[in-house]
Amino acid sequence: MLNNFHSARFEISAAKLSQCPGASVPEVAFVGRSNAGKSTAINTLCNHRQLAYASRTPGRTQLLNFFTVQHDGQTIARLVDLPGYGFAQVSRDEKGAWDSELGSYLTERPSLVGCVIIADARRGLLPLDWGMINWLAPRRTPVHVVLSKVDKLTNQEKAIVLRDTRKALEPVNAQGQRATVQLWSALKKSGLTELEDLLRGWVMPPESGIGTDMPADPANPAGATGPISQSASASRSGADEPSSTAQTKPSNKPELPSEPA
Ligand SMILES: Nc1nc2c(ncn2[C@@H]2O[C@H](COP(=O)(O)OP(=O)(O)OP(=O)(O)O)[C@@H](O)[C@H]2O)c(=O)[nH]1
Ligand SMILES: [Mg+2]
Repeated sequence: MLNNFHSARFEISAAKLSQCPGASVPEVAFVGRSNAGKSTAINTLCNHRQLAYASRTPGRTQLLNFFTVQHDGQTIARLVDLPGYGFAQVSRDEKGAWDSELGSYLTERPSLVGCVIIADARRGLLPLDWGMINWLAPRRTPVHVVLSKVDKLTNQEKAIVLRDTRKALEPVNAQGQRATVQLWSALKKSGLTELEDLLRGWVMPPESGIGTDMPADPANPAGATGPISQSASASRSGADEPSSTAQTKPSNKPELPSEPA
């Protein structure tokens, strides 16, 4: 089967919500603590070495970086690499401005169909991650927790962190939010099929015919339904045009609040 994620291309870096591309197709945001492995996860998923900037230096990703996923030459989905939280080297004013842009993105982006929360499996979900989960809960944005770097754990440690995290997410699911979890190693490419399947379910639902053997509906290539397809028709005003803007690496870094308001 064709792997649409392998077709991903860098589209644009946005420092503000107003610079984001049109909300025309389902979009998945990758969030998590700085250095957790968000950019690496996107690169691994897309089978690309340096699509998203990954680095040992925490705070490498400092803008909202958009990547398009293609099918038959059309953009059918977007992956968004967000700046990590928990690493602050900026003034209060700058941090405030950034948090506000990120917060606006996460709450106002109509095409956002889910958030992948990358968390280092050696630490599991930490307060800032829970702040994010609890913050997204009222909006019913599905979250998928990816416990990264499990190549550094023993099999027993992996089983424990998976079990404990799943258990910790039970109350969230009981409240009606979809919260799932998996183990992941970009180094070993373990958990890749599970992540691909989950994301396909989010951005290429079966009725789209994309990512399955069914023919796609050419009139609705993204298979988008509900608010997304509405926003698609509302925002087709050229905002989807490819941009030549390079992924930039400014020197300052935002930090999301632990309990975003
Ligand atoms: N061993 C191991 N290292 C990993 C894995 N995933 C990422 N890393 C390493 O972790 C470091 C941080 O990875 P990034 O992908 O840049 O992390 P990030 O979450 O995007 O970081 P920010 O952009 O700072 O928020 C890099 O040195 C990666 O090579 C993994 O699964 N296993
Ligand atoms: Mg990054």
